[in-house]
Amino acid sequence: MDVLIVDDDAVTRLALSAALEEWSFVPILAENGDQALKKLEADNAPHLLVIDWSMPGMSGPELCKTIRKREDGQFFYILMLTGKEGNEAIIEAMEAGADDFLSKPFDHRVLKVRIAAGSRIVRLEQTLNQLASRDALTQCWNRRMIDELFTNSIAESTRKRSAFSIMVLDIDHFKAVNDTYGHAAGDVALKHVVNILNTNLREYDQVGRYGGEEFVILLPSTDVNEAWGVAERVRSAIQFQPTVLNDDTKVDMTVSIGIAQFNRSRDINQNAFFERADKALYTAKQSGRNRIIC
Ligand code: GH3
Ligand code: MG
Ligand code: MG
Ligand code: MG
Repeated sequence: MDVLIVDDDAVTRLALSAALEEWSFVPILAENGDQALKKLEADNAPHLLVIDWSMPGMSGPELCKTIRKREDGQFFYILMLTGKEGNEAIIEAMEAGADDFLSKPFDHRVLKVRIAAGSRIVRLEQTLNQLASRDALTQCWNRRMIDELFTNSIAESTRKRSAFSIMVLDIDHFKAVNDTYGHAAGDVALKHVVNILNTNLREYDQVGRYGGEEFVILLPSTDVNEAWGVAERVRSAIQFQPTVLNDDTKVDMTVSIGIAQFNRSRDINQNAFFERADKALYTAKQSGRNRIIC
């Protein structure tokens, strides 16, 4: 687990890095509050922080307050490690948002157990996030999360004036897969479809399970022609790569896909945009399945 060390004193940074490495953590270093805030912007930002109090520029408590004001709901565990001591300092640090407080010079064994306590909370928070945002069967985004990402993608496309397309994908006659091979095999087939999606999409495309065997795929910076190309790649990959249950049993499947490109003047809201892709999916089903309609 990564740990962000924020301290203006190079010797302290070095000593803390060495200790954290010894305890199998990965130290990330910042010399002041601004550098720390930049490190927290990264996609895989550290969530366990050891922060000094007195630093040029932003103080430790000010940094805590700034981190707690973030609106993205991310949780950071903050241990304030400071030359200050006594109840007043503890109260001020924890009122500013610190989760724990330790005075310098510190006992290495005490720091070790405090960091261990913090990492337990960070891990718990990661588990909760995972449960709240991922589909338990396929590990793609769940409906709540894909809806949130959908909203963000529309905002981003509006802000950057960039193209944005979506795909709504539904497995054809999936009920027959369950009826023929059993529900457990159906589950394996669903995971297989998500694997195919993940291998055929770009890193910044997002896959969400919208219902039983229906998926929504967000394609940022993609116009409808490019979306068609992606959809065709996915459609044929699913048709020609059956789910292998065992040596003698392969489950053939096809999918129908509706696609739409976001149109700022035509789509009055997210729902209207989604409806266009969903209607296209309906048309794909009506006109024989195993096809793409936009
Ligand atoms: P269509 O081509 O019109 O989409 O037909 P379909 O059979 O795929 O559609 P229908 O909506 O009639 O059936 C969907 C099936 O998906 C029924 C349901 O049992 C199955 N299903 C939904 N969620 C799961 C799941 O988590 N696991 C399994 N194994 N099956 C599921
Ligand atoms: Mg200092
Ligand atoms: Mg279906
Ligand atoms: Mg369906």
